[in-house]
Amino acid sequence: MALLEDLQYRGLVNQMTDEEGLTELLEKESVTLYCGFDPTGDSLHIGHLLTILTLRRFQLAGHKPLALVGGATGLIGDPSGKKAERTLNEENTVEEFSNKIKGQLSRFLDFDGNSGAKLVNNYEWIGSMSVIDFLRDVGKNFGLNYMLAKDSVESRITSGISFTEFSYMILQSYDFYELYKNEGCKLQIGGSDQWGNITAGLELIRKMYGEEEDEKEKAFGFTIPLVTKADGTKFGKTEGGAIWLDPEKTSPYEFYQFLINTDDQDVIKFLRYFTFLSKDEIDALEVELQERPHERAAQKKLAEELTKFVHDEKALEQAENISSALFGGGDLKSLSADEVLQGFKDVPSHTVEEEGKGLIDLLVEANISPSKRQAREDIKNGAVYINGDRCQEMDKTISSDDKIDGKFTIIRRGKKKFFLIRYAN
Ligand code: 485
Repeated sequence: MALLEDLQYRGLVNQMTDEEGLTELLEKESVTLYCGFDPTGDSLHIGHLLTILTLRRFQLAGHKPLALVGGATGLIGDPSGKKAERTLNEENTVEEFSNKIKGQLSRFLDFDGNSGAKLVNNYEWIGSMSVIDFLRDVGKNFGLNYMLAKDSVESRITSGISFTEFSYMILQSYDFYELYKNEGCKLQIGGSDQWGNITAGLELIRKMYGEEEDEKEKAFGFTIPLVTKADGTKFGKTEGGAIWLDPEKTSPYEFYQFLINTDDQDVIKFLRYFTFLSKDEIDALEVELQERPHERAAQKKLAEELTKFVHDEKALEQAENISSALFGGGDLKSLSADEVLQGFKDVPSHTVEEEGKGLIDLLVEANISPSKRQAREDIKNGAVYINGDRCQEMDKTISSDDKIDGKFTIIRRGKKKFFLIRYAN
């Protein structure tokens, strides 16, 4: 399947300028394309993933992706899709964020070979530009009416927009021009909210090059859709907040669980969006979903593929181990210390000085049972589990045999209340 055809099949095409021209170009040559990411936080999130994967699809089809980190634009703030003015971050914060984002992007693209990716930072050409050059050489190409008519500005006229954010589109346009001129970049992609900025860049290239930008050198824009869910809630958010790509912020296990919990109504669409599985493989999973929805084969595949892509094979294996120990009748005792930490990150934990403590004392001390009397009741009623095994021994003491991977003991009271016991030494 040709690239654009595949992107259409996957539902990844929102808008593009000159479909015919772009189809022809992509068939004819290895096209350099770019997508920008502003360092507004210390990590990319799952919302960014679709664009990253789309860059990767272009790359796999033989094209060359440039991933741009907005070291300069991150200091200004894109009003696109934002209802209110952003607060500015400190320069050193933005620089710190830039480095983190750069590190993440570098893991998702292939930097070797003919269509090897390249990372660029627009601070390199915007950071040193003088205000006079900016206004004379770049600003002169933007009519006020044109700028006011852009969605990102128009939607903010009544609620308010600073000159700073108003000017953002000029900077992003200048990036496209810069990359067109110096890297031969002929295509910019982004999410649907970026359409205005991308087309403004095309406009700038046209003006700067005038007659010289003939048909052969024409540049293009392409946007992918916003990820939506059938139930209307926002994609990528959980009670615990956003799903980050940084494993320190969202553990691979949490990431895996987020995907495993995808609704039946969304999962096929997400397989098309987020995986490199072929149409046949996805069709087979769709049949599977209709015939045996309780098996959740489609969800498992989605979680597997994406956890592998964003993290790695080992992280996937850990996420699967934790999931099966917690929900699939697996054995908690077989988990590694690292897996216990990921799986029990959000449960109450209690540190004891030494092993050899009586269970009743421990239950009270760790706030698992409210009193000794209740602790005895709980044990007698079979409501207390140590590392998954019911314990009805009144005079039980916790020994090294009760430690998982030599480090933790997991106590459960009742059906779902988990507690993590740590040891000070
Ligand atoms: O030359 C450029 C400089 C900066 C940018 C793009 C080109 C960043 C862009 N203005 C932006 O704000 N992007 C968002 C971000 O960085 O978080 C998101 C978009 C989303 C998708 C994603 O980046 O909101 O649609 O494009 C990759």
